[in-house]
Amino acid sequence: MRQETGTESRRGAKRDTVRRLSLLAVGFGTALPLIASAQASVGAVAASGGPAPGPANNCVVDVTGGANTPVTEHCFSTFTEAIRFATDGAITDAPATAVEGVEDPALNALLGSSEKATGTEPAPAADGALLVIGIEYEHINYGGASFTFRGPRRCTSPTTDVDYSVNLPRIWWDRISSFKNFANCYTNHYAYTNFIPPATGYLNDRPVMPIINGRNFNDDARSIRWS
Ligand SMILES: [Ca+2]
Ligand SMILES: [Ca+2]
Repeated sequence: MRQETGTESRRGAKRDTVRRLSLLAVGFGTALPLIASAQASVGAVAASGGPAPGPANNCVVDVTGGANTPVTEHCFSTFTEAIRFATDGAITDAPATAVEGVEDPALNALLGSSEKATGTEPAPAADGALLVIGIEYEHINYGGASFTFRGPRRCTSPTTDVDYSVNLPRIWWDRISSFKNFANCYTNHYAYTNFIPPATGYLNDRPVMPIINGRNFNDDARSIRWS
């Protein structure tokens, strides 16, 4: 009993110390951006489907054929800037947030349909321009932060091959809640890095990640393939 009381006392002292250190930390100017950043992250999670607050929430990654690791991201504070970068300046007026972009007919017309061609093989991208092949979203219904991938050519129609594949950077692990396809690609999400299953299989656009064999793939992807 005496020992328990002593332990409780030490715990109490530790809590007090932590509290004092926390208060001290608040006093340092350098701690404030960290706290603001943490609050912005919480806000982004809470505001499902709404604009993604905070800096650099809209990233673009270029992939080449086959496996891609590690990836180099280019991140922007608005979806407008991300799409301007992703299209090499061809689209300069995309909406500020990814969720608005989904409902923008002009943007969708320029990026191309999510529908997959059947039968004939699609033509490769003209003049070496990079194409948007898919956009991953933090929230359901294409909301929150966005992660745009682009590659040098359209996906081939059969999904028995792998046109592109990428291990997600750690900040995007277990975060994807919806996705869209472009450039004749379908997307396959894997629960683990290095394309270790379980996986969704190649799918067209999903405003909500599927439940497959009892596993809910919401916030459950760490690597992706396109075909
Ligand atoms: Ca999510
Ligand atoms: Ca293919």
